[in-house]
Amino acid sequence: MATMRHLRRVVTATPSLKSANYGTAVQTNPAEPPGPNMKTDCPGPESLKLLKELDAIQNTGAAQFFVDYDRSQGNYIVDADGNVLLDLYTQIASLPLGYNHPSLAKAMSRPENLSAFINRPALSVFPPKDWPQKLQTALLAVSPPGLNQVQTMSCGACSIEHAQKACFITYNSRLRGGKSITEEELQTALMNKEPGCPPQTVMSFKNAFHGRTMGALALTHTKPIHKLDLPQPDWPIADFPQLKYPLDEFTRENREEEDRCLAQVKDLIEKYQKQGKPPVAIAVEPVQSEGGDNHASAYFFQELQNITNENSMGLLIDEVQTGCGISGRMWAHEHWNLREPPDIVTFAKKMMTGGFYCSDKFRPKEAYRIFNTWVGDPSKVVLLQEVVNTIKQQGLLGNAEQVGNYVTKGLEDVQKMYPGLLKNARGLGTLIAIDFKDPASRDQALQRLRKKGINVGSSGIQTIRLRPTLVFEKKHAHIFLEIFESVVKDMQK
Ligand code: PSZ
Repeated sequence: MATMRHLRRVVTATPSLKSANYGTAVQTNPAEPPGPNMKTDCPGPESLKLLKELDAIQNTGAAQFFVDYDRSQGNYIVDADGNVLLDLYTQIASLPLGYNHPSLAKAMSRPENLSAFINRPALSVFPPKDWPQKLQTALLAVSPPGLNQVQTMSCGACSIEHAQKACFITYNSRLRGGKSITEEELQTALMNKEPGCPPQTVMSFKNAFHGRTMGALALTHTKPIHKLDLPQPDWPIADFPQLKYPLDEFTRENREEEDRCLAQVKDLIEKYQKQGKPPVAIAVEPVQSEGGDNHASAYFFQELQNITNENSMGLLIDEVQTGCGISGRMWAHEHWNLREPPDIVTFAKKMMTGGFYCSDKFRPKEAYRIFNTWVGDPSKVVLLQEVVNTIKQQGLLGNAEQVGNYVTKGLEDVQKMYPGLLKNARGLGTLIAIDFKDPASRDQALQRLRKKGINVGSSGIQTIRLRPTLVFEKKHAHIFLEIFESVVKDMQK
């Protein structure tokens, strides 16, 4: 009989959803508008009126414009003033199939799904009778190769919190070597003291974003304001490679940079081990997203896995933003040919529900250790079932790869025409970004794009980030590239 390890290797070789198996046949949402259509400024008068109303109740500093979600369709978002914008930001990268996708609307209206929408259970205590089947058909149908355990959660940060806990629990259970938990450990744990609460750590990278709850925030290093005034633990933070683009033109320099960062990772592990604060895991994004769309090579991640294996640490891959097909594979880490599956993979955003996949080893033995009231929401898994079916039926992974390459190539062409303003066009599938010469020109470009009916996001300090839906087609790419070029051209004047 094949050993577990052998099985893991075999499955690793098989992508979770082979794009090659499915032709791409994206069905445009029939209600989608033909193109952007701007009637007023954005935000327009109606948005500004609503902003006043909302501001009386809460801080509205983050609100960009109000949305008419009834009228928004497919890749187009319609604001409260009736302006129609092509949306390449999609609710911070969280809409898999665009607005009001017919298959999701149908799922909502099916009588057999009604109870999942109106009864929100305490899922771990009173799971619905179709829960195992739902997890199989939605979440395990697209699980990262080699990971057979899944835990739902409510949001991305919550998933990171619990994934970190799983790493600590597994690490300490190994240290105990089968001995039972002592009374002293239990009593000191209640008082935040050793040995119940050991001074262990999780390693993260500069410019990483993993969420804003306290444990996740300890791994987040994008903007100071996220962390200001909040006590944070002294955990190791390594440099993330700062690569030169296009990656294939700078292989030698980039390898040196990655080796420098890997050496630092090893040094930090040793340093923290010596201080009695051993790192139990490394958390890393496949492409640092909030931090400025920073890529690293397959080599870098393979080496990270070697390091975590050598030190009995967990490799926690945060696919909250890179997962669910945007990279052209279901999971971005499938681009790396890892020797073994990662230990834990977190998800949220386009997956509709938060949560994480893990191997058997990272599944806690005791109940109630990875737990809260809701641990997710079955109605979101109903929607995810439809998303997964649509990805398969319409070949949306292949679509992301093809359209993504087309857009990145288009941006490279514009960049060649305006080298003083643009640099570093880069992409993995439709996870695409381009840098401006400085933060002010990036911000100006965002405004000008908005005026012409294009909604994109920013990341890092001078980067524009594209996170379109999985049903973003060549025709949408064409509209975007044409307007992008005209904006850049106008900025030269
Ligand atoms: O400003 C913010 O709070 C933002 S802007 C974009 C995000 C958060 N992304 C969320 C995110 C992520 O990109 C990665 C890689 N990991 C974790 C998270 C946290 O997810 P949520 O927001 O669901 O808690």
